[in-house]
Amino acid sequence: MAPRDRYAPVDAAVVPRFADVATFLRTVRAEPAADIDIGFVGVPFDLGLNYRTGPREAPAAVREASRVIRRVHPTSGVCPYDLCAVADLGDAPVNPMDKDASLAGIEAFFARLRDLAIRPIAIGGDHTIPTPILRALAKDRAVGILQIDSHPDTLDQLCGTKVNHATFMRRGLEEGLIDPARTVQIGLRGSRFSADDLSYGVEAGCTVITYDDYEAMGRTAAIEAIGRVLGDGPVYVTLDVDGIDPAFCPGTAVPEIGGFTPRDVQVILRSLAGKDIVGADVSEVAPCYDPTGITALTAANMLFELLCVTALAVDRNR
Ligand SMILES: [Mn+2]
Repeated sequence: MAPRDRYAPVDAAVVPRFADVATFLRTVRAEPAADIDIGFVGVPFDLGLNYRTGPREAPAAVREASRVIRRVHPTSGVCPYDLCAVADLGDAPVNPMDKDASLAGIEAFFARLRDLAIRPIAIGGDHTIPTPILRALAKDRAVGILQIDSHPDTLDQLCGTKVNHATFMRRGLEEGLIDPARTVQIGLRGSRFSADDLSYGVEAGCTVITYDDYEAMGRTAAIEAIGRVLGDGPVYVTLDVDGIDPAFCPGTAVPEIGGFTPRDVQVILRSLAGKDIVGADVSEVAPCYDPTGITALTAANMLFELLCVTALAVDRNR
């Protein structure tokens, strides 16, 4: 049996979607193995937040919310499970009493996936998690980044700490994990700590598209810019759910009004078909502030968008 069949997800037309134990998009729960192409990983870490906590509960909530998602993409017609083997690899190890031990455990987990050539799609966790993920994934070569976010995450430090949810872009650029020439930060908005919060990314050579810029240029032009900047090299996609307007995603650690609709983000992610997506995450979902569950549902749908474009990359590289 081909790996993609061995790891085929539950078919919602056969097993009702409310039944059985929840996994990401109803994929098989498996240990990391060399015959898996794409692995979903929960990263229930939220010790990097300086406002309100809660994303530690996101992997469990998004697994539940993802029950609704079927197998075939509505626009592209892609069935990722026909293209490659996809599994739910469980959660990276964390210690809720020890930030540094958690970061080390997360990095080690993703290093194992890198060594097995599994492309990870992570669900945070707060937006600290790209730091340990990129330290594993981009150790040998820098990656381009598409960051959809309301905040630039380029602070040098917060409350005297260097690794937290407001610093991952700066650490990644400093550590040579991120190629600024192939990096786009989009959706930035909201009140700032200081007047020059956005300038680090600009000065480092990243393409910065604030939400004001996005509105002025329009979605088609923004997508064209993203495609041009990301180019043909390896790309890591990081979606901070606070990039989406809190009217749609209220369950997040630091809500910022005046942002993307879920539709905007779906269309942007779909435009990544043809890119060499080597990994991705959806972060900052905090289910405790959203009794409706729409934030987790939106995150689950974004995981499916990311899965489809990553499966195309796997298939093309075979
Ligand atoms: Mn962020």
